[in-house]
Amino acid sequence: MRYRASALGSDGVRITSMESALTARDRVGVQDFVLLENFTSEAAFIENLRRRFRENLIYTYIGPVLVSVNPYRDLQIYSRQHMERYRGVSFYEVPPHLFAVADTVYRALRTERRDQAVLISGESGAGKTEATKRLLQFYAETCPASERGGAVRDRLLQSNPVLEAFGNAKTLRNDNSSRFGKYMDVQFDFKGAPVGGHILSYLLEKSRVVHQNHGERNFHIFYQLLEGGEEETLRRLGLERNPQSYLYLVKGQCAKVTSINDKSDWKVVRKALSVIDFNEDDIEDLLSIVASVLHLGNIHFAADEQSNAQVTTENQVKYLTRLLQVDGSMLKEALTHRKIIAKGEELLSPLNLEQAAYARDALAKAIYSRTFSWLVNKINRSLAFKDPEFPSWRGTTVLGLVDIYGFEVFQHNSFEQFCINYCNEKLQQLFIELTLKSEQEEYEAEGIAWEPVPYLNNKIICDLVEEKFKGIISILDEECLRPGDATDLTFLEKLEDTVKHHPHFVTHKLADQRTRKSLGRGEFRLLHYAGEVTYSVTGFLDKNNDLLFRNLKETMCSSENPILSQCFDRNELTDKKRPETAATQFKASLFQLVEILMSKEPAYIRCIKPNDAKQPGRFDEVLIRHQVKYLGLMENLRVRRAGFAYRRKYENFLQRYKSLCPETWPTWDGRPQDGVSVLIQHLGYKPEEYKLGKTKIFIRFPKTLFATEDALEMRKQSLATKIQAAWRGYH
Ligand code: AD9
Ligand code: MG
Repeated sequence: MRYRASALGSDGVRITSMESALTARDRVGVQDFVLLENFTSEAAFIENLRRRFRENLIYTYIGPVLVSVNPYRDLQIYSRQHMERYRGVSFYEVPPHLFAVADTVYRALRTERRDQAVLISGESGAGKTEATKRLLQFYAETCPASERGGAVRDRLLQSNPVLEAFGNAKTLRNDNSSRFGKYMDVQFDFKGAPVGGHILSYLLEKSRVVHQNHGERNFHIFYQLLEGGEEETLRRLGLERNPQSYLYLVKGQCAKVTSINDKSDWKVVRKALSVIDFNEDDIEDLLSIVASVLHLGNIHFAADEQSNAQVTTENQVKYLTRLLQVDGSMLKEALTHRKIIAKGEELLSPLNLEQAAYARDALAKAIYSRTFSWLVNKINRSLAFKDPEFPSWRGTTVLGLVDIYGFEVFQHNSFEQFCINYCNEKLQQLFIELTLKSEQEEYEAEGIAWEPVPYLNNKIICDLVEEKFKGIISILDEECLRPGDATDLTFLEKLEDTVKHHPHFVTHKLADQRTRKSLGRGEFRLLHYAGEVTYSVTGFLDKNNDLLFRNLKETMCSSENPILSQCFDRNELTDKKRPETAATQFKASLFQLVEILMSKEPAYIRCIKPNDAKQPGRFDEVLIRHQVKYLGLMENLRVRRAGFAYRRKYENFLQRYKSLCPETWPTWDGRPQDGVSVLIQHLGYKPEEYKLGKTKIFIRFPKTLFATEDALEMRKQSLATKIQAAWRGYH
C-alpha cells in the first residue's frame, strides 16, 4: 500500500491517536513555509527549520522550492522504498523530499513534454552534489529501462565517481568539494526511459594540481591511485605508495582524511571506468598521465654558474619520458628554456630557477586540466544517444541537473574564488528572475491581481563583474593584453580607478568606512550577495592569461600517449590568434548555461549548511540565518505569500478534501472547479479568503487551510475510532 501523510506537518512522523495534528505541527514545524502564521518573521522561519532539523526532517518547501539542510549523517531516506513512496503522488500530499521534486519534474517532462532543469544551489558543503547524485539515482532506478537495456542508466550513474575522482578535492569547507562546475543533461525517449546524456563542465580549479592550502588536498584521484593501485600498476608507473613522496601532495599536509577511504574509492573508480567504455589501454594511458603529474612535481632544478636552471632529477625525467611518451631531451630543454620567435628566427632563452619551476607547474596544470576536459568528452561519447533506429534527437526530452561549486570564502581568496563566486552570483540572478517572474506570470495566467514585492536584486554585482569595458573581467583582460609592464598591481590600480564608486566594490582606501575591516595593498573586496570576500590580486593576470610556453606545447604535441595527443593539438602551434582569457571563456560559458536553463522549466533546490564543523546535529543559528538571508528565502516566501499563501489545482484540492462535504463525497461527477465551489461553500470559506483562478484555487491565509486540514484530520481520527469500536464490538 502506498503511504500517504495523514496530516499536514506530519512528515511521516507517526502521530499517535492521543496527539492531534496541531501538536504535531508544534513539534515538527510546518512542511511548507508559506503556512507559517508569521511569515515575515525571520525568527519564525529559522525556528521552523530548527524544529524540523531536530526531528531529522531536512526538507521543507517554500511553495514549489525545496529547502534542504545538510544533516551530515546518513538518514536512510533514499532507499528504493522511499523512491516508491514518492512516485506518482501529488507534491503536497507526502512529506517534503528530494524525491518529490524528482518525481514532479519527471512527470512534467512526460506529460507536458517540456525540457526541465533542476537548479541546485547553496554554499560549499551545503549538499548540492549529494542531491544531484540522489536525483540521478532516483531516475536510474525508477524510470523504465530503455530498449537498449540498462546500459545508459549505468553509465549515467558511473560517470559520477570518475568525474568526482578527477574533479573533487578536500577543501577546508568540504571533504568532497566540487572543483569544477557541472551541468548534466539526461535525455528521455517518448516512453520516459533514459536514453542518453551529456555533460558540460566549467572551469576546473587547476591551480590545485600544484598547490593546496593548509588542510586541503589535491584532487582525489592521486591519493586513490597511490592507496588502491595494484603493486604492478604502481611499479609500472614508477610510483611509491606514500603520498608524502610527492611534492604536489604535501603542500596541504593532510593526505589522510578520516571521512574518505581512498582505497575503496579507487575500486569504485576502476569499476566505473570500465562501465563508461574505458578499455584497459585507455585506463593505462590515463593513469600514465596521473602519474606523470606526480613525477613532474618532483622535478628539481639547480642553478648553473650563469644562474640558469638545470634539471637535477634524471630519474623523474626517465619516468616522464616513458609516461608522457615524449623525447626526454626535448622535455628537459622545454623545462629550462623558453623559445621565442623573433624576426622569423627561433631563439632559446634559458630560464632561471624561479622561471623553470613556473614552467614545470604550468605544464602540470595544462596536462591535468586538458586531460580532465578529455575525460568529460570521453564520458560524453559513452553517454551519447546513439540509436540507429532513432537517428535524430527528435522525440526526446531533456532533464538538466546543475551542480556547480558553491560560494566560498577562505582566509586567502584568489582568481579561482573570484570565478566560483561570480558563477554563484549568476545562478542567484537566474533564481531571482525566474522565481519572481514565474510567480507574476502565474497570477496573470490565472487572472488574479497581485502586488509586487521588493527584493534584493544582485544583477548589480553580476554587472560589476561582467559588464563590457567597465566590468572587472574586461579590465583584467585589458591588462592581460597590454604589452609591457602590466602586473597584478597595475590591474588593481586600474580597477580602483574604474569602479571605485561602485557600492559593491571596496578598495583599501575605502575599506574602513564601508565594511570596518581593513584591506591590505594588493587586495580588493567584493560585497557579494552571499557576503564579503576579500580577493588578493596576486596571480590574477597569470591565471587569466593561462599561457603555456611554446616549447612546452611543442613537446606535448609530439606526445605519443593517445590521450595527450588529443589534448595537445598541433594546430595550436600554428594558430596566430591569441586564445581567449580564462575569465572571458568562463563568462561566455556561464552565459551559455543561463541560456540553456532559461529554455527549460526550472525547479529549485536551495541547500543550507548547518555548521562549519561538518558535524551532524549541530544547528548553528548565525550561520543558517546568514544563508537564509542571502539565498533570498524570506523574499521568496514573501513573494509566494504576496497575494495568496496557497494554491492548488482544482482536481488535487477536490481529491484531498472531498470527504469533508457530503455533496462531493465519495465522487463528484461535474467539473472539478464546480466541485471545489460546492466544497468550500460547505466548509464556510468567506469570499475574502480565496479566489478562483482558471485552473487553481488560491487561498489567501494559511489559517483557512489549517482549519480545513484539521477538519480532515479529525474526520480521519473519528473514523479510526469508529472502526476500532466496531472491531471491538464484532469480537
Ligand atoms: V561544494 O560547493 O561542491 O564544495 P556541495 O556539493 O554543496 O559542496 P556536498 O554535496 O559535497 O556539498 O556535501 C558535503 C557533504 O555533506 C557530503 O560529502 C556528505 O558527507 C554530507 N551530505 C550532504 N548532503 C547530505 C545528505 N542529504 N545526507 C547525508 C549529506 N549527508
Ligand atoms: Mg559539490
